[in-house]
Amino acid sequence: MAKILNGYSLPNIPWQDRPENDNSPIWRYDANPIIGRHDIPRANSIFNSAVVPYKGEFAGVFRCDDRTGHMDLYVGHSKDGVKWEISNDPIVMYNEKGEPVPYEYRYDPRVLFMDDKWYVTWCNGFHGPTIGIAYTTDFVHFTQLENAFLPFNRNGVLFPRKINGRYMMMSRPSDNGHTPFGDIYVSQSNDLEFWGHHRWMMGTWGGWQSTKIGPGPVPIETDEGWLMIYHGVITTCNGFVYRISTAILDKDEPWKVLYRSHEYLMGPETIYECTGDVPNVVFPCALLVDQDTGRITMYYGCADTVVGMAFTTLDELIRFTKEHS
Ligand code: BMA
Repeated sequence: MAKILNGYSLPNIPWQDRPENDNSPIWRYDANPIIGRHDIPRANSIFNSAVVPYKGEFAGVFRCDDRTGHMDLYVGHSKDGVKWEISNDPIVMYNEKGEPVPYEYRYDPRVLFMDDKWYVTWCNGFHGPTIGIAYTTDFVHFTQLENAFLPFNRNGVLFPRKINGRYMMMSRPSDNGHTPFGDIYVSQSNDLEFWGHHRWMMGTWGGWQSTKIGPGPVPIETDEGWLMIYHGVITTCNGFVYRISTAILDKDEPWKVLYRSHEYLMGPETIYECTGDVPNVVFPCALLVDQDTGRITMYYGCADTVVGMAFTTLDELIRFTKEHS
């Protein structure tokens, strides 16, 4: 059995056993979606969102697009990780001088716990998309740091600890539109402000991941290496289709890919993944992980419209990744 390193016990992880006669490596919550498109006033859609365990319950940062088309981030809280109370007002972030930080738009957050704080990374509008970083200790007050990169970039995902003395972040350099290309890179920093020592991690492959790929949730540290879920995109005659799969990265040099699955782990199949504002998209931004049982609960955006949950285990994902590499 593979082991989770530097994890946490989460006996209250939202969970459903795999249905009988189902042998897929990941299975959906049977009451999906857990968050509907109109769950807060003036929302058009709530999707690609990130949740974490917080004070015995759960907290998260949610992407909500409003009815003007504006994309923004909102705080949510939940007792059980399934029923969420999401704030009606977007997060206000302050710089280190205490001034509110202006922004154009914010979307696709990731959240992680590191150095006694919760860090948020997201796609931040700055004359084109780039990667924003902020931290909070209470999900009320958020301190925003400098943008990590120049535009155009998306999918900034931090590793949850320093590796060989440096913070590390994956990202997916892009263009200012619906980018028809995209590889994953790792960048390094001593202070979460200045980023460099950029390394190419992996690029597109055949079939379902032939147009572009991008990192998904914060990777899980295991005794086999960093286990990551990433999304891959194919261009079809009806547009992009977003699926996901797994890779295992070297523990010290995470741009070195040890295993990567040729098969996708999960793709849009249900009605709520195949219909919505952008049909045929599954887009995970967060995992809850219980290190005692190896249970993993994934939160993912469905068709850029609602949020769903799916369940798997560490052993399933490691087995799947190696078997299809
Ligand atoms: C990407 C991002 C995601 C979105 C996906 C599919 O470029 O905008 O937020 O889920 O496209 O539309």
